[in-house]
Amino acid sequence: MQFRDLDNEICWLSTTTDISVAASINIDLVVSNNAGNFDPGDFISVGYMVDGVEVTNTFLDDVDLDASTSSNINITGISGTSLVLKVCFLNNAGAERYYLDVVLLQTPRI
Ligand SMILES: [Ca+2]
Ligand SMILES: [Ca+2]
Repeated sequence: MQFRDLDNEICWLSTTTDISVAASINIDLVVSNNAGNFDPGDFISVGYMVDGVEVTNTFLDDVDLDASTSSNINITGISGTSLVLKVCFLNNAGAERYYLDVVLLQTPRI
């Protein structure tokens, strides 16, 4: 998915996943950008909601985005009943592009 010239915060929400049968869940995803000279206020925020409680795992501000064009986010040890991924984006120019490339939920191997 590509996110370009949003002007307001836009959040991608996954469908709700029942994780009650899993001992724990890991999330892997990749967010990237086109190194478009980001400005204060531009961000990508990666988090999730377990049983309705929201957690922000990673917040990438303009300095972070300028420093690296791709971030692998690995979140481990989630447990609960329902899981929704929530990834939010804000940029405001046509030259600024974000991408959400890979989303993987898995139970760790024993
Ligand atoms: Ca900007
Ligand atoms: Ca704009």
